[in-house]
Amino acid sequence: MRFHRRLLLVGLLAAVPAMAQDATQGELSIGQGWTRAAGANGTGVGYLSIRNTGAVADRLLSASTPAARTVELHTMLREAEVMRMRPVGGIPLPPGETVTLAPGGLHLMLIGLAAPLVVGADVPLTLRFERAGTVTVPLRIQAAGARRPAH
Ligand SMILES: [Cu+2]
Repeated sequence: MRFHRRLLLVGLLAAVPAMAQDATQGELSIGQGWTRAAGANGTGVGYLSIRNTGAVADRLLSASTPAARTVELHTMLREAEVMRMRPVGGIPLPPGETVTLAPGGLHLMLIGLAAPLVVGADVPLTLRFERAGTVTVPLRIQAAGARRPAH
């Protein structure tokens, strides 16, 4: 597991840009999907924003993409002054709230990339929710050092 300590600091300082919504599924609006350039056989990241516009809680159960062998849901936890990644079994989506997966916090890990992730292309990511079902959204591939979605 890689440490994301540097990403955490930058993530906390970064201003959150206005969210353009890319997809709607049931009561969920999913937008600002992005990832970073990466090599084949490596590991990529995935970030996006999910707004639950309904009155009932939902939950992101899992994600998948043809671009990677498997996708894990991760969070960051502080352990003895070091931030470490930990897999989580799901991501709660409280009613009326927006949950943002971003550097330094909740994120997706794209494990076993089938091909390099090339800047400017999109990775199709399929999300499976407890209530809303499944939806596929694009993750725009940003430069390797990117800290936030492009405008
Ligand atoms: Cu991770």
